[in-house]
Amino acid sequence: NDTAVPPEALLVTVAPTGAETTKADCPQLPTTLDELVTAAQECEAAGAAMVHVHIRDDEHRPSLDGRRLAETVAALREGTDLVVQLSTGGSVHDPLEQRLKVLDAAPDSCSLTMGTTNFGDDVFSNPWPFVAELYQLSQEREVVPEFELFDLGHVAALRRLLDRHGLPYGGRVHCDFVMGVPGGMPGTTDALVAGVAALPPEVTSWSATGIGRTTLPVGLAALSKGGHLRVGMEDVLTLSRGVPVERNAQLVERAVAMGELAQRRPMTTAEARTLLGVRP
Ligand code: KMH
Ligand code: ZN
Repeated sequence: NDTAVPPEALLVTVAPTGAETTKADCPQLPTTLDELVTAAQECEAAGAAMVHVHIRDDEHRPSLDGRRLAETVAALREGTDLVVQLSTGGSVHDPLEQRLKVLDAAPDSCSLTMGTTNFGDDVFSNPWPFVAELYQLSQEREVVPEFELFDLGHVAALRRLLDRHGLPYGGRVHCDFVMGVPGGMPGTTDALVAGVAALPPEVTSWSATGIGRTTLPVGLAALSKGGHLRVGMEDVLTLSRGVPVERNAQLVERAVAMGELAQRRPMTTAEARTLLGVRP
């Protein structure tokens, strides 16, 4: 219910790996299961309450292998109390069919991107029928979607989806503005304000993340608008110009410190479950 999570509680989601950065370019990126669980544990200790997961194969390439996804969910549940969110976005090369199968791994939550977007030189494909099918599957499987909004049009698409297909499993509506992707909305305060103003009334919570150098302006803008934060090496690889991130927990620690300045304290994992409406 709405009173169970106080407004000062700040959800920090960590996205530790992503699908875009190679292990060769960034050896400190957690790509093996052991590295992922260790990173998740460090991030939980630093104040994260949810982990947004992309997995890799033995060659550190992005993977949506079903068995590996299920093992990853099990290992994260065993090693942490974090809310486990699997990416259904995968990499820009993953077929839609395989992205639907991610839900077979029965995570607490899944990402659900609300429309196609140019993504650097590539296209991140999310046609409407796919979005609607993935959404209905999440309702059937009792997996809580996090609606990923890369553009203002995605906010309008979220309104359309909720009008046509009702509320998510759990009855809460959580979305995440992913800003500063080349091809999506810019990582600016103005864009965030426009996005928040356009959110449908069913939305119960939102976070924001800014890619690359937009991470700090977007994080600060999100805090000043009363939102939550996503951080992690999926989204940014430097702490400041020329200073590489060595561990995801550094980004979580910084997010927690920013939250404290705004008189927000990190949300517990139990509070995050209530906020998001995930299965107990
Ligand atoms: N890797 C991007 C193409 C998600 O995780 O749902 C998509 C992405 C969004 O990262
Ligand atoms: Zn992702």
